[in-house]
Amino acid sequence: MEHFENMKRIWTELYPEQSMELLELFFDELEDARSQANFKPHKKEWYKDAIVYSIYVDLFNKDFAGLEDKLDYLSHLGVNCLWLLPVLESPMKDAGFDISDYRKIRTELLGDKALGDQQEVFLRFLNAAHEKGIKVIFDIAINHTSDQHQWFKESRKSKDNPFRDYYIWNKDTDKYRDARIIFEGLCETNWQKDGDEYFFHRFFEFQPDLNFKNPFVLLEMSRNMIFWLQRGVDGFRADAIPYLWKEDGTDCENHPKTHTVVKFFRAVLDYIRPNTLLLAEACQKPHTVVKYFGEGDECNAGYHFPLMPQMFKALAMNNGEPIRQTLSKEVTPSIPGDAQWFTFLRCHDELSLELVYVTEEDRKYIHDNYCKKPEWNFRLGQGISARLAELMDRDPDKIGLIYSVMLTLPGTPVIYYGDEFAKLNDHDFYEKMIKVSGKDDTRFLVRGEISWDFIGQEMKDHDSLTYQVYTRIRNQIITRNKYENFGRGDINFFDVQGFNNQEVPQVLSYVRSVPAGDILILNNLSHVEQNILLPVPLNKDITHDLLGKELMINEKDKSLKLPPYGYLWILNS
Ligand code: OTU
Repeated sequence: MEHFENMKRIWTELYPEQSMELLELFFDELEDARSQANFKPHKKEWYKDAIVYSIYVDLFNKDFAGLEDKLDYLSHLGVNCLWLLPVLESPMKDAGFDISDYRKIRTELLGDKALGDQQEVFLRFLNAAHEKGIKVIFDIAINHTSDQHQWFKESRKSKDNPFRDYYIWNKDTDKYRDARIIFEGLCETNWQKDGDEYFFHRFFEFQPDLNFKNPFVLLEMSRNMIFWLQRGVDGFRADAIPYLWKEDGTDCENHPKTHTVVKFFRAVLDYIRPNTLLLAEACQKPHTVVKYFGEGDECNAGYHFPLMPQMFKALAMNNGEPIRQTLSKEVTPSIPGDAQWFTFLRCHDELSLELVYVTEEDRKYIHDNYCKKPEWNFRLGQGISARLAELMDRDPDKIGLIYSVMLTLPGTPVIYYGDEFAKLNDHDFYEKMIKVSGKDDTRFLVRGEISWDFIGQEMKDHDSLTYQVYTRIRNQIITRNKYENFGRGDINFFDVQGFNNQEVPQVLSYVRSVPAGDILILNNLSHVEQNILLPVPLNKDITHDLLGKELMINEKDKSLKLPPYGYLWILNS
């Protein structure tokens, strides 16, 4: 069979010394899994039309039953895909990115023990979400496990333990010297002494890296994915994907064999359920990230990392150029037909300014403009731990504007829970969690619980920040969902001019087009009202934009007025 032949080729590339026997036995498992799977096929490229909402189940509404109660809220907001931040068994020292059992949902997320088989609670939730047309993907850390994982507990026992080789051990710290330290300021080395040897870790020392040079690791991780696939999970966010394969003398990032490993995972998913989403979390430049799409045979989607800081930079400069530059073909190459960028403003991590994809100059500029309190600093100036509302000075117009930018640019948007109603930094949560992790990890500031009672109260007060932000963002999402221009259309930028032909770089304008028609977008990135000439002629007498806002056109000179931080989405077909 062609599929299996392909997997054999991948296998030989990774493990030339290894016999095929192991893989052939695995093929039997794959066949079994496929014959047992009786789910409806996924709509091709469904993730291109998604509005993704990212949550911690416990912090959002206590547990899966609580989340089920909020599905109507999420549908009402226009969300059709949930990305669950780590839900698997974990000591929670890195908010669940330290997994100790890949086959179990954390008990505290499953609610009342009296309800019988607890894992059933998750399946019930999954069903309920699917019935409402909401897909569910979750995080799976494939690069490392928790030091509390059974494999690691075995591995550290002795040099001849069968699990020793699931991880990377060395007699000294001389190997992989060119691998940079990712959590600078939180973790000083990539090697941790344990017994008389050292083990390798790219992140915290309680997160030992897996050894993908061992074929058992690849197969076991594949089995973990199959396990959840069979239970109906619609996709996986592949955490820390660039670091899977380590080779001495390299920086241990984006190694060609890392891509080969990813091809194997994709082949597994495709065999069992095509169009399962494999989302690359590769904190890298777009030129490097596109390689994770392969030729349509690696990940279906990947985050556009540099676009995020450049949206903040553009707003700070009152000038759209950084965004245009970032989305130009030179910086963002085209991607295979079935692939999609995922875009975001904020997420569970800091506003990351990794020098991998941000210049030193930009990093400093963005840090200087947005790190308004020293305690928001993360990784020695390489990031800012702050919620969107804090970064936007709690100004609903500014929040509305930056959301308008993200939701109208190419890609599938990811909303970080609470940002739709201007959730603020949570200092108490941070204080509590740094005790658990033993690290001064300021990312805990942007996490924290939602108090639905408080939100309910706030929503009654139409002057509140909560209400002001929620109504703006919901209106934008609902509108976006009606037009495939946003998730699938082309983009063309236009220079904007005012009277006397002077440039108005403060207004970022583009047209998103599909054969059915064009949508003209105007975003005023400044706190000053702008009078502009329309960059493209409107086809007919349009009085309102798609968001229901009146077009303020001066009949005399045909100029259009954009209020401070104003934005318009004009259907022009
Ligand atoms: C990812 O981090 C997760 O998003 C973090 O929450 C985890 O701590 C980390 O993996 C370890 O599992 O993998 O490519 O905060 O933006 O380090 C780098 C920094 C990662 C993250 C980045 C990212």
